[in-house]
Amino acid sequence: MVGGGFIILLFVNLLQLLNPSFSHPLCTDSRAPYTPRTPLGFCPYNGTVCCNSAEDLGLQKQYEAMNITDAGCASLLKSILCAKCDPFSAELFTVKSVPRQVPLLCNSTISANSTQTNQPKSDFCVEVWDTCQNVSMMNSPFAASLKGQGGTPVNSNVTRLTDLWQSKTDFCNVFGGPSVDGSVCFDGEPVTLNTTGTPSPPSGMCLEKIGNDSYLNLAPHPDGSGRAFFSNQAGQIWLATIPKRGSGGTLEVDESNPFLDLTDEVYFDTEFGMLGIAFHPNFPQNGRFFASFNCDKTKWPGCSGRCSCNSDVNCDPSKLGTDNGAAPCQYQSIISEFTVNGTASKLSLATSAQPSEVRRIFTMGLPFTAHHGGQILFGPTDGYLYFMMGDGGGVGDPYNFAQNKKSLLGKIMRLDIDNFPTAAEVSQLGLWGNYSIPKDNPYSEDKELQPEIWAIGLRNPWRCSFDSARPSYFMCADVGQDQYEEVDIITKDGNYGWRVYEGPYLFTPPQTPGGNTSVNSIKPIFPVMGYNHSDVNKNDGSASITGGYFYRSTADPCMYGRYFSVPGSSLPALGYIFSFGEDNSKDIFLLASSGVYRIVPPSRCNYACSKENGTAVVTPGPSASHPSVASLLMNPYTNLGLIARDVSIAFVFLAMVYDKLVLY
Ligand SMILES: *[C@@H]1O[C@H](CO)[C@@H](O)[C@H](O)[C@H]1NC(C)=O
Ligand SMILES: *[C@@H]1O[C@H](CO)[C@@H](O)[C@H](O)[C@H]1NC(C)=O
Ligand SMILES: *[C@@H]1O[C@H](CO)[C@@H](O)[C@H](O)[C@H]1NC(C)=O
Ligand SMILES: *[C@@H]1O[C@H](CO)[C@@H](O)[C@H](O)[C@H]1NC(C)=O
Ligand SMILES: *[C@@H]1O[C@H](CO)[C@@H](O)[C@H](O)[C@H]1NC(C)=O
Ligand SMILES: *[C@@H]1O[C@H](CO)[C@@H](O)[C@H](O)[C@H]1NC(C)=O
Ligand SMILES: *[C@@H]1O[C@H](CO)[C@@H](O)[C@H](O)[C@H]1NC(C)=O
Ligand SMILES: *[C@@H]1O[C@H](CO)[C@@H](O)[C@H](O)[C@H]1NC(C)=O
Ligand SMILES: *[C@@H]1O[C@H](CO)[C@@H](O)[C@H](O)[C@H]1NC(C)=O
Ligand SMILES: *[C@@H]1O[C@H](CO)[C@@H](O)[C@H](O)[C@H]1NC(C)=O
Ligand SMILES: *[C@@H]1O[C@H](CO)[C@@H](O)[C@H](O)[C@H]1NC(C)=O
Ligand SMILES: *[C@H]1O[C@H](CO)[C@@H](O)[C@H](O)[C@H]1NC(C)=O
Repeated sequence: MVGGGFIILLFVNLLQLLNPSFSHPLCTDSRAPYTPRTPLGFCPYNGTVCCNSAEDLGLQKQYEAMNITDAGCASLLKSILCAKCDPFSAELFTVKSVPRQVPLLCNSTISANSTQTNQPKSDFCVEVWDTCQNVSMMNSPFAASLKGQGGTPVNSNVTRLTDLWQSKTDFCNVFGGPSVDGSVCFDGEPVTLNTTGTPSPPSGMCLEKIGNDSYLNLAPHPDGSGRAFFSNQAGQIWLATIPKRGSGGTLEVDESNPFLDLTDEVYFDTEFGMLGIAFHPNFPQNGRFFASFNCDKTKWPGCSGRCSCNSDVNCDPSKLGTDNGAAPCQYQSIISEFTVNGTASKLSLATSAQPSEVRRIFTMGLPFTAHHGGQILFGPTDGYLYFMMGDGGGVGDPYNFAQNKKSLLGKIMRLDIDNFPTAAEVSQLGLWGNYSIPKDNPYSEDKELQPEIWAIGLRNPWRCSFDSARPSYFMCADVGQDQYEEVDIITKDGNYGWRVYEGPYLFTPPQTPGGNTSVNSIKPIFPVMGYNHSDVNKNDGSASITGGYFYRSTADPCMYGRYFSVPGSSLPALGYIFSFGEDNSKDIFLLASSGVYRIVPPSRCNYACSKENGTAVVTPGPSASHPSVASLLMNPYTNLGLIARDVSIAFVFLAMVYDKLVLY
């Protein structure tokens, strides 16, 4: 035993998919690649791409304006500009949250020992330098890269690479990549994934228990201090100090002194409660934070908002009847803003919040008693607040809310909580509270959409996350009806299919008072990962999915770069896994009914990970022999066993590790 915690080893037996890759097609503006109406005339891309003809024409003009006389260099520059159309442009042009003018150029010196899946054909960065170093070009995208980097100001519009960089090494230090293990880079040709020879997945994961209490949310303190906020479903938030890796310590939290206690306002029941918390990226300076919770309007006067079943969406609340004894829109989904209790100069030191809300951001009445998501997350690159909302419940989304562009049910919303709307804007746009609409929300191009909407066609998104290494990867698990549990990459204006589809399958609703959406009228984006209920051992009830994270901690190098999620069924030892969290050190935590668990180096469970070296905290391994895990295996999808040092704890557990993708 180490400290108060105990250590358990979770074996993971992986899904075998056909198309292994860490990378996924995604455009720089967060859209999924698409087929343009007319083929591109300039850039050598076809199929699904990230440019339309207008953008292609824009690239052609940009290229011609550069007036490059050297044919070899001109051709390279054309390919570099056209990489904007590549279906992998998001990864090529956004690195560590920073958008780039020039895609990551493949650089053999760094990829030789990496596990990246597309092997560069050449050292493209060096080729660009060698071919273009003395060539003059106007409005060079390389020169433009210097702007905003605090580099040498560019005093001429006509530049050569040698005017700006001393050597090939300097140049490739700036433009060479990839910077992230497993990422793609640009080698002059459209990105292709080499799907053979990917590293084999880990067979287990070691967990350390650091707390006994049960939480639903973990949000790291934005000041990077290693503290984190934990909230429970009943409506309390605590500020806790996470024990240092390897210290054997436990979560330091003063149970009797919550940071904020909203239990009087929060309606708490199976699917209701405080479902999300989010701290403003500038929280250390402005003290602003947000809670997403449910309330009961018969119990709290502050709980009153427009009903989501209304005439705009062809829904008559008087016809809905009661659900679990509740009248339609008796319960509401709320986002409320709070502020810390502290002096302006020392907000990070504050250990409590002011108890009353600063302002109401959002209030919406719920038609039934289930499926209302509730998570809130700040986008790491855009700073907007993403709000996950389920279809509102009812078997098979009877009112077809998830596909209705006027309904906010079954949607992922994107709100600007830094700018406030005028009263005129609120009424003109039909807003549900005090927030404004980001200019580039899909509504700007499709006026049929309610302006808050970012993506549609979800049933009940339960736990989403942004990849901390590649923030354009926005992953959501979406809970299924009776057949299929899925994980989606959420893209701008994406339609995730529900209830035309449940996962990859066509869905037939039992009741359709709200009508249907025809299969041919939508272009669904299918899940990148998922499982059939029939593939899961359902002995203990639900197979419903809980979404996790891309693992980016150094603690377990064999998990690095893999996305994982679990079914929410009850497991001996851990109980239910409600949710996951990631702290400032990128460590991943499982928030389970029995407590808080951190993924730690495999060696702490005496389990070998070939990549682990020196980083492990060496502790004596379990001496007792493990119960037979193999005998607990139910089928190829389930994964496995959990073994605790504390005797007699072993159970069947399904975890999916996403090191592979099915391309849509
Ligand atoms: C475009 O399509 C043609 C055939 O349809 C194919 O040969 C070519 O490789 C494609 N080009 C790109 C850039 O995908
Ligand atoms: C393009 O370059 C050529 C040769 O350097 C020069 O004669 C011409 O004026 C340039 N055109 C523009 C539009 O700058
Ligand atoms: C790759 O890694 C091995 C072992 O760490 C090292 O010996 C070798 O020099 C590396 N190769 C390159 C090209 O860096
Ligand atoms: C560029 O100029 C340098 C120095 O004048 C020279 O050594 C090099 O060969 C030139 N490169 C090309 C491709 O012309
Ligand atoms: C140089 O750039 C500035 C602004 O970017 C522009 O106003 C000016 O006309 C350019 N000069 C030449 C010679 O192209
Ligand atoms: C790319 O290669 C150069 C040497 O050619 C090297 O100095 C540089 O560090 C590499 N770039 C990156 C991002 O590692
Ligand atoms: C794909 O990767 C494997 C293993 O790294 C390598 O042997 C093979 O040559 C690569 N294939 C291509 C087409 O690059
Ligand atoms: C959990 O509670 C038990 C019994 O009170 C205690 O021994 C243990 O240290 C606690 N574990 C953690 C991680 O706080
Ligand atoms: C706010 O902070 C002050 C000073 O630390 C303290 O006296 C007060 O009780 C706090 N209020 C709340 C609501 O926590
Ligand atoms: C929204 O919040 C701002 C800033 O607190 C406030 O000035 C404005 O009156 C609020 N608007 C509404 C409609 O509540
Ligand atoms: C909707 O489609 C189902 C079959 O999928 C059908 O049974 C039902 O009648 C349709 N409802 C309406 C209102 O058209
Ligand atoms: C880990 O690295 C150390 C040097 O830091 C080396 O001595 C040791 O052999 C390595 N162990 C493994 C398992 O690779």
